[in-house]
Amino acid sequence: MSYSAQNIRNICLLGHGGNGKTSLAESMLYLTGTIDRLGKISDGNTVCDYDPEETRRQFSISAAVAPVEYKGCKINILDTPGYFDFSGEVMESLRVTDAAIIVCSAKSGMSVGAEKAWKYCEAHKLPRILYISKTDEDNSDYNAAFETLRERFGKNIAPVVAPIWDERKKVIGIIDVLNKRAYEFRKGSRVEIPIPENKRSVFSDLYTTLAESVAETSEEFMERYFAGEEFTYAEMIHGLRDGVKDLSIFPVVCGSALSGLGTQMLLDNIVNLLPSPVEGRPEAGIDSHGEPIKFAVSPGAVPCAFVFKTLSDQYGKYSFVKVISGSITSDLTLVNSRTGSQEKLGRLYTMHGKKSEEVKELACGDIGAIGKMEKVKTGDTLCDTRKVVALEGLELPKPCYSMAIAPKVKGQDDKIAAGLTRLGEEDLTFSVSNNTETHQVVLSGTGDIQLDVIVARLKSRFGVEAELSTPRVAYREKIRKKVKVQGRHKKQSGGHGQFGDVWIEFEPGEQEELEFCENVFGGAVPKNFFPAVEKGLREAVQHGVLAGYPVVHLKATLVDGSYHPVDSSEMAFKTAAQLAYKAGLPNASPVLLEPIGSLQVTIPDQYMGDVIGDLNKRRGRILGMNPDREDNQIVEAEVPMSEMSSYAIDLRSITQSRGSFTYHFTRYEEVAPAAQEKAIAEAKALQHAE
Ligand SMILES: Nc1nc2c(ncn2[C@@H]2O[C@H](COP(=O)(O)OP(=O)(O)OP(=O)(O)O)[C@@H](O)[C@H]2O)c(=O)[nH]1
Ligand SMILES: [Mg+2]
Repeated sequence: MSYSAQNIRNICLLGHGGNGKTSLAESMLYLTGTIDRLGKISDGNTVCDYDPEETRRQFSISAAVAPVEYKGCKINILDTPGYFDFSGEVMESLRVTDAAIIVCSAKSGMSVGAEKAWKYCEAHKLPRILYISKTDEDNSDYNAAFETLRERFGKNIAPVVAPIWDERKKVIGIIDVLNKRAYEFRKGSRVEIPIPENKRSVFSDLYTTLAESVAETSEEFMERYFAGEEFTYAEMIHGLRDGVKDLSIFPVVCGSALSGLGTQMLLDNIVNLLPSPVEGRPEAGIDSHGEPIKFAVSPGAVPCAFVFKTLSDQYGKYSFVKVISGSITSDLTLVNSRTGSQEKLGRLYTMHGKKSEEVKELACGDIGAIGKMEKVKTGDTLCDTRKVVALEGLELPKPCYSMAIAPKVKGQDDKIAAGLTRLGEEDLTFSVSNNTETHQVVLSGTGDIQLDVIVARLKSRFGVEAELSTPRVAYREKIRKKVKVQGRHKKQSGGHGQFGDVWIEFEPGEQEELEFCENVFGGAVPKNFFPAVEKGLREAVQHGVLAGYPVVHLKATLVDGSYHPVDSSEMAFKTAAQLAYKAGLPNASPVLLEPIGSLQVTIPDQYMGDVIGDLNKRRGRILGMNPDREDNQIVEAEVPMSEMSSYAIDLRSITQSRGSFTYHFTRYEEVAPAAQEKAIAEAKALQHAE
């Protein structure tokens, strides 16, 4: 069935890991009759957590789309993962959703996940409903949870529900404040009951608060409110809807995803209070002349769709789209504004978790998928030739955690590379690079769980077992003193002998690469052997004398030597130069250089002491601290790269995931003696192992 844009709701479930988003989506699917069995996380049979890695680990890894039909509306539920490693999935969903449901637990109330979700919503100017989950659980406390939310999010969070407790403080029913009706849950179904006597005053207080909010939405309402007039149900909905849309009211609902209590009420509120795609903020983009434009969601205009997610598994590739204007049908050819090429659309689907259902058309505002669009990537805009536009792309988290990746069985590097390329189509938050100095392939992402999932998928989807290890640091070596040394190579073995003899001065040089000069007097070394000497040294500097790392900033001057008219050869002089190098460098005060990077950590004030203490342990140099606009502190520091491998994880545990950072290489610096010994020992151990 095709819905017009007014009857579509795109909602995104956000919140802390484990607070019940996937279960809530399941409850909505079940209650609307979309599925006939309520799946459970513990049974691994929910619609949204369908991936084998999700069922095995029992948490969401990627965003899933599941539509439900309710009261003449199509609600596209976008279930996102709460684990911060997968925040890229949250960003993709936020890019296309028109509203958010922030799921908080009645056991814990406020959480870092809810805090982040709120911030995302603020940044995207998204209307939102707060849903307090798990009211059925022992030790749950709706009131306490609500208070923590109100404290953080302010007085504009407005309950549209009042829970009914039994004598053990367990929630057994709810009052739908707007509807002025109370319900109890008996044997899995909702039964209307009279509003309990002891709840009447709570109910009327909540109702009054809502009516006040409604009064504030227009002058007419305000006058009527002060005249003591009651608003009709339709007026209440209308007023609240406006308040939700302009972000002055954030309704609060509660319930249990397991029993279904509150789910129907949530659905009612989604349909009644949340905006349809046409009421959302305008899309921003760049037209074909490079000019910025605003682009409204409009059913009557030429077709345009934004690709916000890609699924690419063994069964094929699906490009998830939101139709921004017009409608799309599978016989259309659209322009990909990134490449400029025309793309004939593949089959169209609506997605229900892993199940795809073919459809003829995707209407304006709807979310679905296009099959087999090989050249289309996440972030692309598909548009009509008459109106080519590149809609604003995605803001994805930058990789901040790196590990070296290698096959368990030698020789399968290509298989790993191919698998990572495929996985990279789905997940834009990791990158792969080849470190030519350490000869390692380095996988960088948002955290250890993400990389662990990647390794598991390489095995299950591409049949290749990979191992992660701490990436090696690309140290370098240099000398600090000038030395003059002889290198003499003489061999007499049967017929022809070998003879080469050089005196070379080694000293610290200006340029990073080896600087070779000659200053030979009177032909002590014939000119034609100079290139051989230089070649010998160029080879030698690949391996320093301390720990085998490349030597930089070295100047070598050939100053003297001798030769033999018969036994001298290029080979012999090359060897002689290398002997000079080996003999000279250890006496030239060699030192290890390590890569240093500049670090910027953003943290809430209260973690300052711990973060600084930790940076000191990492040999970090603090350069400054500045507050940002959101009560955070930004710490600037310089930290050696060798101390940064686990920083993403450690900062997370120090700040309960509230901190974030960026880090990039800036320069090489001499290693302090104590750290040098450790690095040399590690390098030797590695060479030994190889
Ligand atoms: N008793 C009770 N348990 C619930 C409820 N909702 C979720 N749970 C349980 O809480 C656990 C986590 O639920 P999920 O639905 O996976 O939570 P989530 O928010 O999707 O978690 P992430 O995917 O990690 O972000 C599961 O064991 C659920 O069965 C509820 O309303 N009542
Ligand atoms: Mg989940």
